Amino acid sequence: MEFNRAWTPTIYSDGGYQLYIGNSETSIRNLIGQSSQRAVAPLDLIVRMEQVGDDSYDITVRIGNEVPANNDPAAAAVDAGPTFGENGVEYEFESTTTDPDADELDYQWDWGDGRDLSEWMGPYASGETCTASHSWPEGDFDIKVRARDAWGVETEWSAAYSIHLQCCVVRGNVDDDPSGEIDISDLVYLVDYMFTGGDQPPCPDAANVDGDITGDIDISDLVYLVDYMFTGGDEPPSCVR
Ligand SMILES: [Ca+2]
Ligand SMILES: [Ca+2]
Ligand SMILES: [Ca+2]
Repeated sequence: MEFNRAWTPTIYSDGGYQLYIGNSETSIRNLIGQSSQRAVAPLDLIVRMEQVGDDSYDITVRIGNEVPANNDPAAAAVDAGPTFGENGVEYEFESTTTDPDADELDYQWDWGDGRDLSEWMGPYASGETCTASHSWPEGDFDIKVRARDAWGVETEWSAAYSIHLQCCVVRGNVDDDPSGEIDISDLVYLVDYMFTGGDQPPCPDAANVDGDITGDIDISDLVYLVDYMFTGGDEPPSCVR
């Protein structure tokens, strides 16, 4: 309220939408009554503040006019990665999801081994793939992933993606070299172990070349390996039973 030179009040009401000069009580009452009746746009407003220095902040404001200011990111899933592998080896997994507002996204992984969740990884553009890697001991594990948008809205955890880890990946790879090749080094390793007191094979099941159910490493395995390598014998049976 202001007073002009004639001491007549000038009244601004309803956020400045209404202006009245005068002092009629009825008019003023009407003015106040009208204030609550004006249609107000259904605005939705969100604010994000990030500290970027000792005393400076980035402030982002988003306003939705008749729509929500923010929408949840779409559900995330483990989209790619092995389901079988060797314990102790790092494997990569991928997840890609999108945000309806094209917000940047972070991803977090639950590796299913009872240890801590991964750090939040990101930011990634909406639709960009997050790749993460992990290794496990022997066993079966369920991997899950979730995403969150730049406003901190998280998706639910994804469905479980199962992986089985064991030391035997290529039977006959007696020396357990990472390439998984079966070659003369494996034969040397086996002979060494069986006859000259050499080290035990790192993965006994991989050295059980014939895949017999007892898991014994004996002369039959040596024969099987020699047969396979030099006389066109069968490939050692798969590690997956
Ligand atoms: Ca969003
Ligand atoms: Ca080998
Ligand atoms: Ca055997």
